[in-house]
Amino acid sequence: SSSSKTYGERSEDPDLTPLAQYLLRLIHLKQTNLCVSADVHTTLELLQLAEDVGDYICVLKTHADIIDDFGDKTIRGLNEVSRRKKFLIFEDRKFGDIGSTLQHQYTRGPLAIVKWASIVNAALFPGPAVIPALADAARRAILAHNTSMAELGPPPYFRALLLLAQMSSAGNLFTPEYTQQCLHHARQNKNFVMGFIAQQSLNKEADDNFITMTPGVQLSAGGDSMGQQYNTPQKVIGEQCSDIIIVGRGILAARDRRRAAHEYRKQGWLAYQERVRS
Ligand code: BMP
Repeated sequence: SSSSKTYGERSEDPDLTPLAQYLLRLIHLKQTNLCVSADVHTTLELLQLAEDVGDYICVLKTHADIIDDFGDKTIRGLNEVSRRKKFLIFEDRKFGDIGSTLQHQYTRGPLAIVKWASIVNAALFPGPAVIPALADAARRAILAHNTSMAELGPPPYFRALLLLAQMSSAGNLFTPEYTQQCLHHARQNKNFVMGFIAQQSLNKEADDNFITMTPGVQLSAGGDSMGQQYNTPQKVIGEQCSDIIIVGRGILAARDRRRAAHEYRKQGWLAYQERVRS
């Protein structure tokens, strides 16, 4: 199964969507399964954070709608630093609307997410049409004459989707049946769905090779006052067989963010090495 294979081995699966292939390869070469959650409020702080942690991450996760001055400068800056330091951008938009509306939300407005984020996520509660709707919008954006390559950010010019299959927060209403439906529809749409936001790997059959990214991670288990629940990198990667840890405040609140990212990267990688070795 996928949990005993290395990221490098998994990247060679010809069934993978190109962006998943690229990401697994990147994780393998850069030796990091850390995604930093850039929950900051200004372009300056976002770009400074990307500079500080960029060498230690495979993915930078953003919430563009909490950045007060989000604009062209933000996009150009993110493109430049992600190209130079080699990480992918994941906009944690959690799309959850009818297909037609989310095509507009993905491609239009002040955020125009498709232009700068190679990974986005969606909940499956509106029904499975969210997947072809986003895939179609991504394809059209990339093919459009009026979208220059420069606007699409650094290579690879691929787009892919993560399904929001489980959440980290206490009392969330995501049922096991819902999570199974996410797996089912991911299998039907392997050319666009690269994996899941989930608390554990959902890969079950021998040829399942989805990438699991897990939020709610800190160096010790616990939570915050608003329902967030934390597990350790060892638990998430080692026991739950997830592929990528997503860390926000564990790094953002540290006095030295660079050093904190270095530590999370080490913990995440150790847990992975122990898992594939045993
Ligand atoms: P923190 O590590 O500071 O708790 O931040 C977690 C980040 O992951 C936040 O950006 C949040 O929106 C996101 N997230 C989460 O915490 N749980 C989920 O189930 C899904 C998320 O996207």
